Amino acid sequence: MIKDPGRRYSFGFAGVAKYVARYRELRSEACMSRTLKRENIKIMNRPTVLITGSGGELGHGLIQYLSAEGKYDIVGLDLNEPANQDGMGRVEFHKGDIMDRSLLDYLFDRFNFDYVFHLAALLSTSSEKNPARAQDINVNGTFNLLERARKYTEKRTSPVVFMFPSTIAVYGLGSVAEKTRAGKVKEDQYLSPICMYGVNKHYVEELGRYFSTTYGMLESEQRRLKLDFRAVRYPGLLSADTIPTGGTSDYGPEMLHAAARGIPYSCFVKAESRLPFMAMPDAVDALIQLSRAPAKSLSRRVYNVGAFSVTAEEIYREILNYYPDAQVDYRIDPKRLEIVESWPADIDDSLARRDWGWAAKYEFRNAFRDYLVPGVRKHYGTRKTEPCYAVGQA
Ligand code: AKB
Repeated sequence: MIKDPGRRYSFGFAGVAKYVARYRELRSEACMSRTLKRENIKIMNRPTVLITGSGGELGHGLIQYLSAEGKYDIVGLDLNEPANQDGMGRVEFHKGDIMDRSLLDYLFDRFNFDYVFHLAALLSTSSEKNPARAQDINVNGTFNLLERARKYTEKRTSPVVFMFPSTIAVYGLGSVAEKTRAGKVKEDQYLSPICMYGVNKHYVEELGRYFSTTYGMLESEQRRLKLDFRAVRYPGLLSADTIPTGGTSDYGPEMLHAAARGIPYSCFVKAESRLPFMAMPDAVDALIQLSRAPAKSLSRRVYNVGAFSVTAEEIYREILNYYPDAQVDYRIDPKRLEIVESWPADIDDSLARRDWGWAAKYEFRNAFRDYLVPGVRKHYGTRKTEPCYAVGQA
């Protein structure tokens, strides 16, 4: 009986030969030497975590957190080696693509992952510029990973926990008036995204729910264990360490980093454009907390997580408190503005609060005072015009 016909058709004979050759290559010493810090990795008696997009801004924060805890063995996967490896003690990095199915098989065979934090993605502006690539990375690459995590779950005594960062981009509000009227948006409202990234992320939320519930429903033998997919919907993120690439909420972090470097910034949305934002340590906490929440306390698989809601001008005013010479002008990009205007002004995270005790530590003012400004000062110091860390897939 053909158990997996889709895979047969898509591979073909040449495809299978190529796959086997690639898999062998991955197992060879030549490939192993391309990994970094290999000597640090385990010895496989502790829980093991796979982090895709490990070189991106969220990956960077998550690795720092998990490394400091020292309870896990961590495997990072990204297209590029991380530019900044500060605080990334116990990590084995693999340079590679989530579209490379033989690489994923190799990693799952070798590590028996307990957790997958799938952070690799093409953000909203980049996705809009190249929807085909967005579909590949955000959807097809994610499907590859979900498939492996599902398959390995069946061999285990506990499900692989699959953590997925979703986004406010899954929402689509019809106009600024509707956005103002809507206020804090709940998980099941306004799910008509206008941008490719939002469409991709919303689809993957559904795909994750499917893999965790009805996958294989027509098979005669019922599957013993199902994957445990969980997602947080993030607002725009503000990091002191990294600048995101290719997002549409990027004007927030870009404004701060430009001020810290002493260079003027042209903001592509209106002064009064409003979005919810969150400081990076809270974003990392949200992922960690949800990954550890007992399954019985969860009433859903996808949760909003919020922190504060601010306009572009409010961000600029706050920056002026620390960098009085900071210069911002508004040069609107109508297309990127349209995306921001379709995203909610704020999100209702009461279900996350109720089910797994979510509460952001940083409000707007203390995010700048206690985390963002000290962080960027540390990075740039007096070397004001140096570029900050480059980031890979975020
Ligand atoms: C983006 O701007 O694409 C992301 C997001 C809001 O998910 N930061």
